[in-house]
Amino acid sequence: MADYRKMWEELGMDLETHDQLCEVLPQAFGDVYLSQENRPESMDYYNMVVADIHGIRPAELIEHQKEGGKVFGTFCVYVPDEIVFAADAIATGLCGGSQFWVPGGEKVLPTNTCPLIKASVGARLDRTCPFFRIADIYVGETTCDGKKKAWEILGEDVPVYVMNLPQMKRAKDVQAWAEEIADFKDKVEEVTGNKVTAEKLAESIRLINGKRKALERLYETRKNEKLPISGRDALLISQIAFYDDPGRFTQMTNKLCDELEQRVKDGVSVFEEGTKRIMLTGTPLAIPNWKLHNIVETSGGAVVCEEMCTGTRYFEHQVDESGKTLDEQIQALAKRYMNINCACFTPNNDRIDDILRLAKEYKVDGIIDVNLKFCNLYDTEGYFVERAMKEEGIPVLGIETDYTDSDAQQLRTRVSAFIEMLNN
Ligand code: BJ8
Repeated sequence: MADYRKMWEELGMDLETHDQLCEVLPQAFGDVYLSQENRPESMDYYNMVVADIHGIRPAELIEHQKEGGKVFGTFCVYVPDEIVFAADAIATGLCGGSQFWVPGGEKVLPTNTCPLIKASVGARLDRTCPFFRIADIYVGETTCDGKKKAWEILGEDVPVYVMNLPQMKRAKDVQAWAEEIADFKDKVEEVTGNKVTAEKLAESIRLINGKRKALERLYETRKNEKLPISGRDALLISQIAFYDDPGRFTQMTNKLCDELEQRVKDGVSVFEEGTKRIMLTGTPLAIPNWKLHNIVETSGGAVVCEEMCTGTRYFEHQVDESGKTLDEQIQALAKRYMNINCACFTPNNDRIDDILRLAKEYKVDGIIDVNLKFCNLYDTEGYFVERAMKEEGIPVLGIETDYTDSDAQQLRTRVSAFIEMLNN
């Protein structure tokens, strides 16, 4: 591994505390990932990305900044990356998925805030993540209450621009989102000093659509009876999609898909025949949150799909590429992004329809509805999710968890009992 200490130092990071994180991550990755048998060879790329997670990509982003480029940090799948890339800037996901950062967030946030928010704030304020140091500006959104207040706190330390996401999906809301995207374009132009032209935007729409298509192709392979890839590996790829270079990510993911499709033809499976197929729905699993996938797949189940923002909500639906003017393209972006079904919308019946559709497409035996502790939105919506699944006769297990390992044993017992029940 290259030595990135100088780079981290120049970023003003707390090196001593960061060292502790660098010590635990390889162990966790080894336990969850490298212990798997018969992994696709093309996973080597993603292994490499994680092994140098605070090195390779941060160094690329800094290089980009040295050439005068800007980096935008984002926290939600509603923020259109296309606009950022069209201005020759880079968008990178910043959501924190490790307990390591949570205490830092708790210094300024109520304890009963969801761990994703606490970890994200902690990673910035404790200066222990290079991505949070590098971003020139953070882009927040008005999704949940915890995030809305977190932007104000983060705004005291780093420039934050907040997009006002409507919470209903009437025609006037889609129009309001289009206007918000147009304002975001103006902001991006102001920060970068570059113009977003229709030509540039068409190019970045194709770029991000390409990434979505590659992920769609990956997920398609998971619909097969014989699973060519584990849920853990698929999750890792979804997580890396948020911050890797989009062009390279698409290329590497398509290469992996070639291998997976060959595996499907050859009848190769990474699970034993009859392994129960589980779909996870709910709150996102930001990197390096691999806890639940690991528990399911070491308790006799296989995760075949994630109806999550680190999953289908990230890549389903393409942006219409036929728009010729900026106005048409922004309308197309607004339409595509408003097709995402997050629990911050009311009503959000389309999400229930999505879950039912995905359950059929991926031939799932059971669903685990996952809620990050203190996320009221998904917790409350769980009522409708679980009721709809019961009505359809799909076994469902509701779980609430955080980033700690303190409930791992208890979760394992519950998940094992659920899979056992599916087996009978
Ligand atoms: S589109 S799920 S990425 S808001 S931070 S809502 S877990 S209390 S992350 Fe999200 Fe966008 Fe929706 Fe997806 Fe709950 Fe936590 Fe809020 Fe969260």
